[in-house]
Amino acid sequence: MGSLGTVLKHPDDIYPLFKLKMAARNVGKQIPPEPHWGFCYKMLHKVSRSFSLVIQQLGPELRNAVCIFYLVLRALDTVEDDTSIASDIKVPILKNFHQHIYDGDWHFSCGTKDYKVLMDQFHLVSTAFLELGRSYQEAIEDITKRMGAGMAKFICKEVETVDDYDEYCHYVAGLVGLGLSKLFYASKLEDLAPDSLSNSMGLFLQKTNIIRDYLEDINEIPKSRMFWPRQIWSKYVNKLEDLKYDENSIKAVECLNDMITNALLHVEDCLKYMSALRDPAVFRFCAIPQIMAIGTIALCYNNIEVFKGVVKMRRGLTAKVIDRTKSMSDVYGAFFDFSCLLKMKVEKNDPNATKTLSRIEAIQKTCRNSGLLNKRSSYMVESKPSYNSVAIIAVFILLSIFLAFLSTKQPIHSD
Ligand code: D61
Ligand code: MG
Repeated sequence: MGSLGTVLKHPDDIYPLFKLKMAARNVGKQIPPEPHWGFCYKMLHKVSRSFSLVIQQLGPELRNAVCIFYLVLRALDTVEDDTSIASDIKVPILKNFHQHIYDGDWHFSCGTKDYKVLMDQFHLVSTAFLELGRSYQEAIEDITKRMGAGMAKFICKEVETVDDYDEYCHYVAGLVGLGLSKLFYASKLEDLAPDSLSNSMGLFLQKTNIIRDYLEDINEIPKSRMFWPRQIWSKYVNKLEDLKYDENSIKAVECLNDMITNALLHVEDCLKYMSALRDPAVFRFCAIPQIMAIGTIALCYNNIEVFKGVVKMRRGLTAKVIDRTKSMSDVYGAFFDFSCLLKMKVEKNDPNATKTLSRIEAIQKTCRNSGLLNKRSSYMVESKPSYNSVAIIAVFILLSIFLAFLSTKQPIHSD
């Protein structure tokens, strides 16, 4: 949670943060009674706080399918990400993973912490998978098969060109988009989206992660993971790891901005995909991660901190996004605001400035042309509080006391 100083600087974060805390509490209370489903939802919450929250607000049938889809792919990704497994062991596991989900006896121990628990207890995920409707199972199986094969291909292959980069991101995230679109269609809540738009939804999220996680991936033990394409970084440095050294900070930031300019290519497809959704819960499920991604992109642009640590959106800002994302006008509003922030950060002497600015302009034009950019609260321009800071501090203290009171969880009646 943000420090007192952060919260005082952004007093309008307090209410959304409070609401988010309450929502998270409710999720915790609604764990299903059957042990395998209970395990799946507890695991989902542990391995992905952010996706867990948006998955939980879906209707029951689709929620179960998406929860299992998430856990199956997270398990597959745990195998891919475990750099201590030798390639000759890893490749067949990745390729056959889609068969293992039907086998309640199959298990492969790898990963650490919560991921290890997920792998060790994978039979509980299989049990839940076997209870899903056939059309959900087929979609999950198909995507797991294609993702496993794609991951296997990249175990022995580096991300050299921008095409390789798009191909890798297609396997690990674009396919999630395709699979989710199939699950929405199977639930009869949505029409089937075109594959290319579903793919872009995943690519934008994955590229944002790859950009933000540069340092974490390069410092991976025992072997660093490299997802930034050589075709881009080789314009700035001789080795990808050189970007993290202080003496290369100018080149590093130029390279980062180049990567961000590439990711911006997917935004218009994402807006198109989201504008076709009809079900409010499916809409929020899709839109919240996308707004977080454009927010993260705006934060990372021209920011040397990406090479020094973790750059993340303020928790209060995340809470605000979750609280305020209800319709397409909120999405256009957020994309417009974050692209304004991005535009302000572009420096004329950046080698890709013209390209970056023209992509930002195109995004802003789409937002304006929607005709939905109306009166809405902005994420970027901090609303000047009309009340004085004494009142803010008083409210904050009262809320803290209230939260402290709630979190003691003392039963009033002990019967
Ligand atoms: C709408 C809503 C959510 C969407 C979407 C459309 C389209 C695609 C995605 C979510 C997937 C976005 C993935 C972005 C985060 N990247 C990762 O988690 C990387 O792993 C990729 C392979 C496993 C994918 C598992 C997944 C993720 C999100 C889901 C989902 C399945 C199922 C349903 C809903 C969301 C990354 O993981 C490391 C880490 O961050 O822990 C990596 O290894 O690169
Ligand atoms: Mg991975």
